[in-house]
Amino acid sequence: MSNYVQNVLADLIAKNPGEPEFHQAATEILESLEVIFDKHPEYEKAGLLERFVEPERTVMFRVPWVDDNGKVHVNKGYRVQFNSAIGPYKGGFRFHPTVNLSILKFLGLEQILKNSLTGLPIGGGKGGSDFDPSGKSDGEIMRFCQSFMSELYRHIGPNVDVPAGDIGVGAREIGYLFGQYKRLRGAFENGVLTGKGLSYGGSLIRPEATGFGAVYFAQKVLEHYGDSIEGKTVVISGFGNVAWGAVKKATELGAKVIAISGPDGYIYDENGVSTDEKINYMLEMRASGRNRVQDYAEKFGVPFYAKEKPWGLKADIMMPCATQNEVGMAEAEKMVANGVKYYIEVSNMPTSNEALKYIIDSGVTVAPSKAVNAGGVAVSALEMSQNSMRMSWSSEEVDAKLKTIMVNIHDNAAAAAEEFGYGYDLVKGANIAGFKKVAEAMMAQGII
Ligand code: 2IT
Repeated sequence: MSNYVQNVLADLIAKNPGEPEFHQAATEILESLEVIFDKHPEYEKAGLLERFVEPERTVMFRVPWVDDNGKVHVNKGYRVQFNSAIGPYKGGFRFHPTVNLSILKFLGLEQILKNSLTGLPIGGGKGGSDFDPSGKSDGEIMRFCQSFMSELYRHIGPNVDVPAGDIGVGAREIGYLFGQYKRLRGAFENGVLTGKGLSYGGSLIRPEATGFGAVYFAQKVLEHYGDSIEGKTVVISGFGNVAWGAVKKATELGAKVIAISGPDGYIYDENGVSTDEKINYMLEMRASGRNRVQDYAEKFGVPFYAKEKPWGLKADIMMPCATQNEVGMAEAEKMVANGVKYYIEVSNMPTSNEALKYIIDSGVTVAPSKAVNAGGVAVSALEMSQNSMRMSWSSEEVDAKLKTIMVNIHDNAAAAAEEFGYGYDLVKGANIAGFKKVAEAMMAQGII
């Protein structure tokens, strides 16, 4: 790495102790950006990279709430407003016991580049809480969301910061959050949140967008090799909203998804998670709040492997759709040994840096999550547009725009890698293409 990039990274690691996920994401991204700084010495003079890796603002607050038995709980709430060079901060809320600053800063940093890749005017942010929604009643979820928004409402707005969902935050949570925001603001500003229900300004295709977009992206990757997704076997991890959309679209295009997983293990379905009944059951399992995939095995009479991950299976395409760091060296070695052809990351940073290098060096084609999963936030930006125009597009219109956006992301990432002599390297290309626009905007706006 160039001295400048290396020094900024070393500084970041020294000045942000105890944040391994943030270090991991920053290392992967900064290594790819070296070539840009070699070409633009004026960026170093402007301290561009030091500014880029430091969030513009971080809000941390207490979230007190009362459970159904009258017991008081206190969780931590956060919003990292990372970068607003190209638009208002945009990114999801995650409600999960593992949430901390390291996780939110890695997600926020990824989000800046992802949002830039969509081509739409959205900056990068991320937020959430260490609240664990599993097993909570509807009333508990509502009271938690109301308390969370009672602090956060003063920091967000349709032109300021537009949160959405992520792990543990779906349409129900967004509804409660919006209700409280509206009440406190005294105004119907539905452009403040995306992923809303259709009855109050949500966009058609938003629930499907991340999974659909990921499969559209995979299609482009396969096309690059004159290959097609039809007839391919696919292993997917997770069984939430993103996995559901990916299963639905992959199946529609003639692929067979042979596994899905949960925190409890994975299920193997040799006939494919392929009927409407099976695909819809994923939504039912998620809505139950039980957070277990074993229910699928019991309902459809297929094998369940407790406490195991599905990466040892033989398949053409692997698509991690669950969470960060699902795939380390042990899992990567199994995949490569089984002859996987395409490794399409979907969840944010699903792969350790070491495993990612190993998979690439083994000759597997890799597509990085910040490009692959950008369809979700892209349709969120389309939701913002519809809200500001006070109108709505049809499913067909949104889906067509999503497809075009995914094709453009693929082509721009591929072209950026080509431009810097990396060949068809989508991992480097996505970082470079995403960063370029943010860098130009930051340079234009002065030292802020
Ligand atoms: O990781 C992501 O891009 C999201 N959770 C969606 C963010 C959004 O604003 O729709």
